[in-house]
Amino acid sequence: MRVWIVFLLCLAGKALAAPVSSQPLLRCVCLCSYGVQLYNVCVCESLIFSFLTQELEVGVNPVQVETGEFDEAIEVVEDVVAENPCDNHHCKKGKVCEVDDSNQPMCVCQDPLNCPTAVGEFEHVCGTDNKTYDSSCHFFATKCALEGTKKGHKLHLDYIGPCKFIAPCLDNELSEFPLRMRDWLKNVMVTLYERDEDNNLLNEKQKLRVKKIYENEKRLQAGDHSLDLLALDFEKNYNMYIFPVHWQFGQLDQHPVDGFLSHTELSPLRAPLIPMEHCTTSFFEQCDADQDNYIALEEWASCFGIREQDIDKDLVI
Ligand SMILES: *[C@@H]1O[C@H](CO)[C@@H](O)[C@H](O)[C@H]1NC(C)=O
Ligand SMILES: [Ca+2]
Ligand SMILES: [Ca+2]
Repeated sequence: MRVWIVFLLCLAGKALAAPVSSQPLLRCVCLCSYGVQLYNVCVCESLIFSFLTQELEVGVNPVQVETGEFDEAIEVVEDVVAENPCDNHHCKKGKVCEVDDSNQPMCVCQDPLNCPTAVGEFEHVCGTDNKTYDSSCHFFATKCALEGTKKGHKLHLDYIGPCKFIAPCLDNELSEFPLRMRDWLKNVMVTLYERDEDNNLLNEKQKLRVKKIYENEKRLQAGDHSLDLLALDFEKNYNMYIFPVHWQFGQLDQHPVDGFLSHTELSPLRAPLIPMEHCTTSFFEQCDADQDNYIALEEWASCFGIREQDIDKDLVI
């Protein structure tokens, strides 16, 4: 049970050389056929290997594939008669199946020592305890052992890569974040639309909506834009941003689909971003306006400047 996520550094080395705080989020080209530009890193579906077909089937959109990677919550139990009761018994991350005295399968915490050895630094993850774990397997096994304790409840996978110093986010930087993120989301949608030959990245309804954005000649093309231009474009072409913001929410709100994002659900977006964008944590904290640890659709949309009257649950599906 092992998923490797490889981040393919983008062609534009310039972005990586620049200090993190001044990096525009999108200025690179993916080298792989079904990758999505994630800020200055390219996340490629073709580079996400999984030994769990279940996870591969989730979709070719890396954002979705990664959802499987960070799932703490799902435990699928199938009643299929099999020779080994564990064959069709899936356990959530951090657990493995064992057969008890009466030949019943049960999920028990995995011993971190049984996790595959991490191949490189890119497999390391940083927990919210600011401790570096060799791999996400090691992390979830450790978290499992703490199940039921307050410490275990508070421990989450924070980001991909070894723990490092993350500079505090200044107020002016925090206000730039949604500008760039919104633009990025819109570009991700357009990219998915352009590459959707097999019709499995977007459904028909979504396609129709993105088509409108794609064909609008007033659309700001993906590129290295100043914050002023991004702000101006948001004002002028506000309508183009409504759907991408809703779409991303729907991508993340999967376990369960309830109109709220838990820390776990937000992970696929947060985890690769935090090491590169030091305002990520502050942004999502601030987004949870009522501080109940869940980001509701209304909170999410308003973080991205979507007006209350334009928030529409139907757009998420
Ligand atoms: C987390 O750990 C890193 C590396 O060990 C360290 O540089 C950083 O200051 C720590 N951050 C916090 C908030 O303690
Ligand atoms: Ca949810
Ligand atoms: Ca909330």
